[in-house]
Amino acid sequence: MTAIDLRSDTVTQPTEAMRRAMAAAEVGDDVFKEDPTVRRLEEKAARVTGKQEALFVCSGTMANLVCQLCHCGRGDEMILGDQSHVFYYEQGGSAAVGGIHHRTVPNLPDGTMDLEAVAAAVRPDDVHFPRSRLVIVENTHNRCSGMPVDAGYMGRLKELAEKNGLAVHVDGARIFNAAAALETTVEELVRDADSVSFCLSKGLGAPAGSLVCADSDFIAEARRVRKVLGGGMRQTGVLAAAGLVALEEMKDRLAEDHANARRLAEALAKAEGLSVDLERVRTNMVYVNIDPRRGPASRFVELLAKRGVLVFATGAEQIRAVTHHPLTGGDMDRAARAFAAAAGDM
Ligand code: TLP
Repeated sequence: MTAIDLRSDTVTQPTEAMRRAMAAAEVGDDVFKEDPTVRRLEEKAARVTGKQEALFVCSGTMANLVCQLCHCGRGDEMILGDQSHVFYYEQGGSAAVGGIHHRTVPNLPDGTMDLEAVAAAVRPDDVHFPRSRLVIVENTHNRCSGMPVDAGYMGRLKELAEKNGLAVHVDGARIFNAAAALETTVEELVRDADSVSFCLSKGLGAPAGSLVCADSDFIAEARRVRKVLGGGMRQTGVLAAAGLVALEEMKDRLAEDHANARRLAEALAKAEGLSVDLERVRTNMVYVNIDPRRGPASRFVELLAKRGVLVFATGAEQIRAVTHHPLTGGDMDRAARAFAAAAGDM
């Protein structure tokens, strides 16, 4: 039997419709803005996020970096959650590439940051300090159990940001999952953001690519930054074609992934040696705590792999399982049995 791969929703394979669209894509040189398929994708991304324009980039990491480099200059400071992907998993690219200073604020369990803590992190105008320029929100919040962040929070953050001269960027790698979970639109969730990035290559199932969406001046600058980072690709319509299918056909099925995550979590909550906080299973991620008396999470990951289910350890006592296309409820039941057996093997 093939393994059930719950390491990430990045492992999704392009659908048949994507493969057909890729093969048939009309392409051109995108650095000259001559790829009609990329243009269509960018226009669609701008529409769906309610921003003036969009830019197709290689990855979520590149999208976030491009935005940070557009918002901040060398020596400027950005405020972000201590569990955020940008802080945790992107090699400190903003510092390495852009000379941008990080100022972390604790992420609350729901993926937000306390607004008073954000306000307190803003630097006064003083020769000793870097200049605070940007605040970043992640939605859904990966290391906070995939929690969706609602529009109300964004509104309050925007007010604070405006008062303090900060721009707001949303790392919306999984913003379509957030919209599905909150039964709202992506546009609503990013109305109060100056820039948003989202990924086609996670739950939406495309093989590669992310979009940066913002106003026209920002996107013009982002296009320059993308080029200097080596991200000016040429006939990328072959990838954009899959992205268009992702936006047309895959976003409405994300609720299925969420239902599968819940089904898995409910089964795991009953297994000995494992614990899951069911209230925190809101999208397609299930964080599972492994009873440390049985052994480390890394050992559990190995034992589970032997039983045909792949997950990541996200801490010494914790693993993450991510649901995605085309996994089914039946796969969740099979995975849950393997989890219980692996916990028994420890
Ligand atoms: N996240 C990956 C790993 O890097 C951890 C995953 O498997 O979840 N923002 C967020 C919130 C992300 O979760 C990720 C990828 C990115 C940005 C980066 O996207 P890519 O991998 O396209 O550079």
